[in-house]
Amino acid sequence: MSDIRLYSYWRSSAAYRVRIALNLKQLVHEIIPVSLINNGGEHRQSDYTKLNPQQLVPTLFHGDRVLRQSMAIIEYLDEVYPEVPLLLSDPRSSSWIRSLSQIIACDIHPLDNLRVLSYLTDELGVSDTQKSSWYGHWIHTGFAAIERLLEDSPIVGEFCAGDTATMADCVLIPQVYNAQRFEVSLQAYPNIERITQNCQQLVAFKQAAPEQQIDAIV
Ligand SMILES: N[C@@H](CCC(=O)N[C@@H](CS)C(=O)NCC(=O)O)C(=O)O
Repeated sequence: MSDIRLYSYWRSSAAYRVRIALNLKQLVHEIIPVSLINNGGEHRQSDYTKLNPQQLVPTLFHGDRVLRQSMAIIEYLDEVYPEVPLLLSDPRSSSWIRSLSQIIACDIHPLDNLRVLSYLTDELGVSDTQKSSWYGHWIHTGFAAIERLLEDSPIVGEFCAGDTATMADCVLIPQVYNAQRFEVSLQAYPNIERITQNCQQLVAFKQAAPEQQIDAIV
């Protein structure tokens, strides 16, 4: 049994980020599925709430250490397993990587999360059409900014920062997956599309894809 265990849901983009990071670093790990759908959501049940009081996936165990929040988990893995760096050592690059990552993790994803969408429809009576419009709006707002940044930055290469995948790619690809799942057009974002295609060539990204997960319902 591996000493790294990831509580994950196949369609969770936050868990997907960590799956990519684990694969890029070639760290053997066990996936423990937590359904966000079954029985009103296994993440809301008391056993899981003890591990993660926010009732969100992912949660990662490293031995007996329990870690929460995907970005903090990725940075932890990068510090503990520095081979295949995901942040790069010079401050300019690491700041760039964090800034792209945070546009998604702080400014796009929280607005489109399951519990936010459920609140919109179940509590505020928003229609499905309005919900889709909300969803697309926040992706476009964030992606338009990222596209401009990618266009102008000398740091960009085959990937978000140079020619190897970093944390920014771990965060970008799951958000692209969400956009595609909800039929948000990416046509206006050629750099995001190009980087996505490059990432999708790598085994680490292929194996982390939602459809490849043990709990996938396809
Ligand atoms: N900031 C958190 C976000 C985690 C998060 O929002 N996870 C989602 C799945 S992507 C979740 O568990 N949602 C459950 C819900 O909304 O009820 C992280 O990066 O780990």
